Amino acid sequence: PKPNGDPTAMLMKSYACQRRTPLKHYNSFLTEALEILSQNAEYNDNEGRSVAFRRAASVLKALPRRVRSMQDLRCLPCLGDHSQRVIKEILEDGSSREVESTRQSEQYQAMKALTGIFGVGVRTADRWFREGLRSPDDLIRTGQQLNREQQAGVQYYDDLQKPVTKAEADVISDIVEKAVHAVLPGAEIQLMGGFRRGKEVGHDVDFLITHPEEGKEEGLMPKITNWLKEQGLLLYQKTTRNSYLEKMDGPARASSNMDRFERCFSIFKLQKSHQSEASGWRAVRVDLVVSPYSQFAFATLGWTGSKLFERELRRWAGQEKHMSLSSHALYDSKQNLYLRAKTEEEIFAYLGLEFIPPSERNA
Ligand code: DCP
Ligand code: MG
Repeated sequence: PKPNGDPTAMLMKSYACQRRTPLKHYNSFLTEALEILSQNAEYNDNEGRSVAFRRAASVLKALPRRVRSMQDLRCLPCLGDHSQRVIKEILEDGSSREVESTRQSEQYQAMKALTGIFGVGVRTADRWFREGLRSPDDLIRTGQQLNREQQAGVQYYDDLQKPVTKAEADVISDIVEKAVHAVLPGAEIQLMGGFRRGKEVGHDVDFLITHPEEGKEEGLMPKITNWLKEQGLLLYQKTTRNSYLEKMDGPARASSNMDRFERCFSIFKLQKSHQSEASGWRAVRVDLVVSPYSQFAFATLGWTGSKLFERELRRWAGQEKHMSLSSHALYDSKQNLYLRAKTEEEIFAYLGLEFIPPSERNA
């Protein structure tokens, strides 16, 4: 019982990494609307605006009950004027005109369809949109130049649009485990991303691979992909090599969200369990990442997400602690040194944060 009788408002912290955000919450009717505006801002290359809407949505996800009036929002952080206007309209009229017109707009729909293609980012999609293209079919029809990744993206578009279930992720986990252990016994494999946070569906399946003996993980990825190829399990793969060097990339680059691990972007050919289905397999996006053992805790934290949670962790580290956090390391600018960690718990402790388990990082 706080003085103003509203304990939740008093307790809401302003960084998402200071809060527990469960997967299921009470305010999807508001957060979905704010996230459409966030997405649209991203399509228009307005990162600041996009993050502001996403932070506002995230605060509502952490509330222990449904928002019923503007009074419920008193003292909550991260809710700017624009977000408040949108929320007010939804509470009063059931929907927001701005959100609905965005949702229906030709640009929003085309950008969603085009960036939904594996290998297509906002910049490429925007260029195509301005050339009058609206969908993957338009790309094929007009014979657009596509790179190898985008060709696979268009080829498997329908399958890759379908959500991947936890059951399918588990089948893929078994396959990846078999592949990794065939080429490097003793290696450790961990399911990452949305599935580690408890999601029941995802847009892809993410894995982190390491070996307790530092150095054994070097050159591992090509061995894994070759094994998978031989088994006929890969429809597409592109491996980028590990380019992380502590001396060069450390403090200067640590705030960047792009990590430099050996990484494989792939499309798996997954056999369907029910043979009665029209085709016997489907395409599934799978990301494999190999980390040296000494960086495994940082990689685990960096690859669990959510994207906003990661962003907020890095912002907290920089602004509040004068540290740089990446998926490789934590650098303390005051002491001029790297802080070593074997577990995620140790990293939260260095950052002066209460440990938040993966299932509550759904910011
Ligand atoms: N990640 C990140 N920044 C990026 C890319 C990835 O912080 N630019 C981290 C956070 C993500 C994780 O990697 O949670 C996996 O990325 P995904 O895009 O696969 O996101 P999720 O697994 O969280 O969601 P989905 O269910 O859509 O796959
Ligand atoms: Mg994922």
